[in-house]
Amino acid sequence: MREQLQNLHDQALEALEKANHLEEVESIRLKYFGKKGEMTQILRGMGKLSKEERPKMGALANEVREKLEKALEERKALLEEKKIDLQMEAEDLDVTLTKETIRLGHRHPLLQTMEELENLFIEMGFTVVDGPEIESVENNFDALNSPKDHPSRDLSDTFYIDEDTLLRTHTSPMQIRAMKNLGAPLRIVSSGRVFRPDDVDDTHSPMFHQLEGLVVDKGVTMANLIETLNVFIKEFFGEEMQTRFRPHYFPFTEPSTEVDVTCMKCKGAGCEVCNYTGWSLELLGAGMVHPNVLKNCGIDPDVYSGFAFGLGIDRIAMVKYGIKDIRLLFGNDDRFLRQF
Ligand code: 2NM
Repeated sequence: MREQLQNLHDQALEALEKANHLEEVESIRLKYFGKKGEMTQILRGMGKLSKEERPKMGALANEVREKLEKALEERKALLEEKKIDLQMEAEDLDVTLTKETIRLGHRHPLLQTMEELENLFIEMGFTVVDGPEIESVENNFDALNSPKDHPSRDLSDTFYIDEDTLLRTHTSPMQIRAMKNLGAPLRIVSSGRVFRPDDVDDTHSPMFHQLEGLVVDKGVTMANLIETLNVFIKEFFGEEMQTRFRPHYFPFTEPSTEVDVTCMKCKGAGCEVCNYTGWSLELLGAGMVHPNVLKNCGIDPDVYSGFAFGLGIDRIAMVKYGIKDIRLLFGNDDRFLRQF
């Protein structure tokens, strides 16, 4: 019987150690302590032992019983704890987590500027026209009265596709198309990408953006040009902004002018941004459309006159938003773009 108790003790403990579920612990308990359990049987068999043996065996049986009962309890407690842990893990809900919000995209700062400019001119009665980025040399240069030996026509200063075809170097070919196709009178703006093989630096890019305006009608004068640009500058940059017109040369306008605007940073007082002049230089170019250009587009310069102006959208956006490097506008870095 001693041996039997020892085996029972060892087997029971081994089985308990392997038990990983509460159900297994319970079936082990039943196997030894149930009505017909092995331990129950042994305890019952005590009566058949001799008087001398009974106390010894009784003591041993009690010892084994107590050990097993304790082991059963411990295993049960351990598995119950594990079950709760698993349950907590499964039902894990972190109330401190914030819901992932979807950040909506928005238009590129350049496109925003372009549309803002266009909308201003639409309010002033202009119509927006569009045209291709791949243009004819005729629309890009010849019709614009650009002399055949003008440096901008050089093979190294323009992206040519073939002798007669190029990537437009300005948005003026759209004005040429409008004059040819629609005739006078005309009040239009057009904007888009233009291309020049410039080396990249903080103010130059081989692809940049322009907006140009054109008014052709009977009796249009330089006064109309100056007033139109003054109204535009005040609307776009603020009522306190002044303009300064300096003589310049463009082949397609005569007379021609460059337009400076009060420095946005110091409002004219003078600062490091404007080299202490108080002016942002060359924000616009403009002039009275050259009679040859009108003629080239089938408009009689003795009947009609016109003014035109052009501006760099990239430059305007940089001045407006205080962007120092044009490359940021084309890098598509979300950390930059999301600020606008
Ligand atoms: C500028 C400056 C001055 C211009 C001229 C024409 C056209 F087609 F009517 F002749 N369009 N744009 C023009 C005139 C553009 O950009 C700085």
